[in-house]
Amino acid sequence: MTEKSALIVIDMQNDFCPGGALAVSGGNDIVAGINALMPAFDAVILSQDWHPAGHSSFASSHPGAAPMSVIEMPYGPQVLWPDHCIQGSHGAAFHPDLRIDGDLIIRKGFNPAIDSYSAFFENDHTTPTGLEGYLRTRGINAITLVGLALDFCVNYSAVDGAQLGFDVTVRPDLCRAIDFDGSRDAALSAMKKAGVTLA
Ligand code: VGL
Ligand code: ZN
Repeated sequence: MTEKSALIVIDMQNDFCPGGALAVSGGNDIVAGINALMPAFDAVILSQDWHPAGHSSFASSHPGAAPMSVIEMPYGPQVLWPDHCIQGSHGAAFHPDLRIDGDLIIRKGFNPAIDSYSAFFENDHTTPTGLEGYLRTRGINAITLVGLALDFCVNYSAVDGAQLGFDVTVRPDLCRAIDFDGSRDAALSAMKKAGVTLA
């Protein structure tokens, strides 16, 4: 079978870059490299973290809870984040230097009661975002992931993609990690175990 490949650019948004509400160190350093990679793919897809105000993943929605603490949600443990990527805000907008002339923008995290790290499924691991159907109906079987954050949204998207049967590559050089409580190393192991190529 001939490979048809998509570049999936994860959450390259102002809030995940230095100066943003959930800044990932060095997040802005990867924009030029990501732009330069785009022409090599049959399709370019951008994901956009897109939360309503008062989202259940925000510490501010849980009285007394500190940002970066973990609570138990009906779908499992959930890190409580600072308010970030609120729909329509400057923080939710893409980094101003990112090329956004790709084929598809897939938004996630808009359900007030469920977070969505993965670009394929919400954090209940069952509610699809529609990305799988888009890729399959376009005949795309290989995906390369870059962006933010390596240990959360890139990791969950890569593992889900591999479990769905896509040929998944992650470019850690074009990702940056939050690295909270060993999450970067844990994510690299989880991706390897799932059969993701770390190139
Ligand atoms: C992300 C935490 C919360 C990410 C999104 O893009 O990795 N992390 N929302
Ligand atoms: Zn989020």
